[in-house]
Amino acid sequence: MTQPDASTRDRITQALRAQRIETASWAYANSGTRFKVFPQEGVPRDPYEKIADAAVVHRLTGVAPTVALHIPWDRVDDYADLARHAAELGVTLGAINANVFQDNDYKLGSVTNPDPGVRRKAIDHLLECVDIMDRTGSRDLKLWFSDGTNYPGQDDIRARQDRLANALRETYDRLGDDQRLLLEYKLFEPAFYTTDVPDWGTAYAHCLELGPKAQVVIDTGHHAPGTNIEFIVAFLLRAGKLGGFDFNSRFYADDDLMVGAADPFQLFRIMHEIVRADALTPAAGIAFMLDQCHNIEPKIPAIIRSVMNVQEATAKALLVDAGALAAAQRTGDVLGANAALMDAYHTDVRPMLAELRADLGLDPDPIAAYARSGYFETIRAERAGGQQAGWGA
Ligand code: RM4
Ligand code: MN
Repeated sequence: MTQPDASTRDRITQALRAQRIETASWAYANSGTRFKVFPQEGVPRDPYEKIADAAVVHRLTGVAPTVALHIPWDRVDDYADLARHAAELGVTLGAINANVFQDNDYKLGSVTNPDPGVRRKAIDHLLECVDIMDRTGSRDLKLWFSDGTNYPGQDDIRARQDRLANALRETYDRLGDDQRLLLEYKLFEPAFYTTDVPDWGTAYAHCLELGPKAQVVIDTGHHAPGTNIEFIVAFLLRAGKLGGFDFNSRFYADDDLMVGAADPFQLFRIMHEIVRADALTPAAGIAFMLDQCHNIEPKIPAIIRSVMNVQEATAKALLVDAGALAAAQRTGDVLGANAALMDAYHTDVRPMLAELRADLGLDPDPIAAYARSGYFETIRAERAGGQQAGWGA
């Protein structure tokens, strides 16, 4: 395939300019696997420093102006002050992620726990997260439940669905007019026999029951090997029930590696469905978030690389010749249709993205710009004392 003509480039550039990718506060902190989290130098010690790092990613990429928080890891006394701090650095606070998976009380589940007292505690946390959203101005409450069982017979599968539905209902009813509940699913882990929200169908059914402010979030690492994620994307978009993504990359399970690392073609196929549904613009309401852990690679460059990987997959998806594809599909031209996708996928979009960055007044190479900026040397020196933030704080 030849390089795109001027008008195609214009259309693509405009779409890429409008694209927004949200980074996650916890990705700037120490995180990794359940076996070992390797601490790194210069890691933030509190939410203020995490936001400062997120602001650097935005300054260098121009497309990552929001940062998601995780409660209680990012608990502060004054959320309005945290929001002000973010604004001063040129970013805003994004989705609020609830955490009902790290308390001893949740051994047998949080909102689906057989003990009503534990369920109350978990729901109260979800409601507290909505209070926080009121103060941060966040639109989305993202819910991921580790709830499930390890052994057949351990608990009543159906009763747990009732408890889940009740908790979601109470939380949903607390949402403001412009707030949304994004329900995440995950196949397994930490529960190994049943998981209460294991797949998109379960999440979709609960969201449907709740109402229009409830939508499904797809964490790309939360599926069985071989799952066709773009099918799920297409289905949920058609149903108006796709709220967003937690992007990351997996080889085996919930690896939480950099998006586009294991399978950039899959990321392209996902973005093709997004483009096809005209759901790329922020107005479409799909939140494109990163949910990753950077255990062995330097964190800020890894997050910059992840943002660039999403941009590259998006640019390729925008390059698909929609007319040629539709014509091939209509006439049953199987190979022609496939070629329309592959031609776009095989195009090197990096020069186009470099040019776009230059047009935005950015360095065409954000990774090199970060290395040259001296930011890492500064945080390494400044953040020498104190307690580094991690999964527990
Ligand atoms: C979970 C899930 C959530 C994220 C936490 C850190 O596996 O993916 O989205 O908030 O990890
Ligand atoms: Mn996630």
